[in-house]
Amino acid sequence: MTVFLVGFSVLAQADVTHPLPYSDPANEGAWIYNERVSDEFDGDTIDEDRWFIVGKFEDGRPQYIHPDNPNKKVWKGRAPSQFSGRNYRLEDGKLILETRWEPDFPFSEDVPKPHFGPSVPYENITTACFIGRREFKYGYVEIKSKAAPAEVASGFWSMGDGLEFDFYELVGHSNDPEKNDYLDSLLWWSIRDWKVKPYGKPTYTEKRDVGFNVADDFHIWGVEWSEDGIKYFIDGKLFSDVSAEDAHRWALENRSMPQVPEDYDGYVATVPIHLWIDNEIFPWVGIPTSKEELEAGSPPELRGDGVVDYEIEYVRVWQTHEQMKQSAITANP
Ligand SMILES: [Ca+2]
Ligand SMILES: [Ca+2]
Ligand SMILES: [Ca+2]
Repeated sequence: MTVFLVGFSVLAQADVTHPLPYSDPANEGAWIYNERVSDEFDGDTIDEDRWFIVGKFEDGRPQYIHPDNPNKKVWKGRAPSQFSGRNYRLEDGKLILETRWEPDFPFSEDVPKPHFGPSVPYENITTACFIGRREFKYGYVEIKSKAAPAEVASGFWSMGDGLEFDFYELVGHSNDPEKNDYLDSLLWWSIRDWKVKPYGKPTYTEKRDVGFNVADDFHIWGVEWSEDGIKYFIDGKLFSDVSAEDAHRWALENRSMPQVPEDYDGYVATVPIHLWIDNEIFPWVGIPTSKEELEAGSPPELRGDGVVDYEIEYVRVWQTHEQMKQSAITANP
C-alpha cells in the first residue's frame, strides 16, 4: 500500500512538460510551475499579455504608458540610459536585452532626480526593460542568464506595493581596472522598503563574491521565497539562507537616519510582486562615454556595432499549492 501511494504521488507531481527547480530536481518542495508568470522565451514573439515592454515606439517616439494603469508614471530608465522598446530580440530560445550606444535616440528632455546617485540627463545609451504584468506572492523564482559584459547593470528584480525585491544587479565589466575584478563577480541582492523613510533603502542586503565572472557564461539564479524567509541558490547550490527574523534583525541594526522604530519589521517581502528584467547604467559604478567604452568588455568579434547583450534563457516561477491558491485570490485578472 505504501509503495502504491508513493508511486501515485510521484505520478501526480511529475509533469513531463514542466521543468522543476534546478536545486530541487526530485521536487521535494512539491513545486507547481506557474505558467502565468514564467516564460521560456522559446517563441517567435514576446507575449505582451505577460510582459510590458517599456518604451515601445509609436509614431517615431518611445511610449511610456503602463498597459494596466495608463495614469501611472512609468520610469524611463536610470539616466543616462533610457529604456527603449526596440532593444531586444528573441534568438535560439533566449530573450536578449540590448544595451546600445545610440546618441541619435529621441531621448527624454527630463533630467530625473534619482533617489540614489547623481542627477544626469538621458543621453547616448539605450537599454531594455520588461515588466511582468501579472503578480504573485511567494514561491521559487529562477532565471538562467548571462549578464552583459559591460559597464551596465543586468538586473532581475521585482516591485510590489511599497516593496522592492532585487534578486540581482550584476555588472559584468568595469572600465576601471581597479574595480573590475570586484564588480565582475559581485552578487548584490536586497529587500527594500519604499514605505518607510529613508525610502528605498535596504531592510536586508548582501554584496558577495560568487566566485565567477557573471558575464562569462550562463548561470542559474534561484530564490526560494516564503513568509519564513529567503533561500538563495546559485547553480543549484545553496548560497544564502536568510530567515525573516535575520532580515528583521538586520534592519534594526543597520537602518538609521532616521532610526526605524523598535517594532519595525524589516522583513517587508510579504506582498505580491511583478518581475522586472532590465539593464541600467549605475552612475556610481561608471558611465561608458563612448561606443568603445560600452563594448570594452566584449570579446573582439562582438565589438564595433555598439550593442552589448544580456541573455536570458528563461524565467521560471513555481509555487506550492497553497501559495498558488493565495496568489490566485489576490492576483490581477
Ligand atoms: Ca529558453
Ligand atoms: Ca572577480
Ligand atoms: Ca557588440
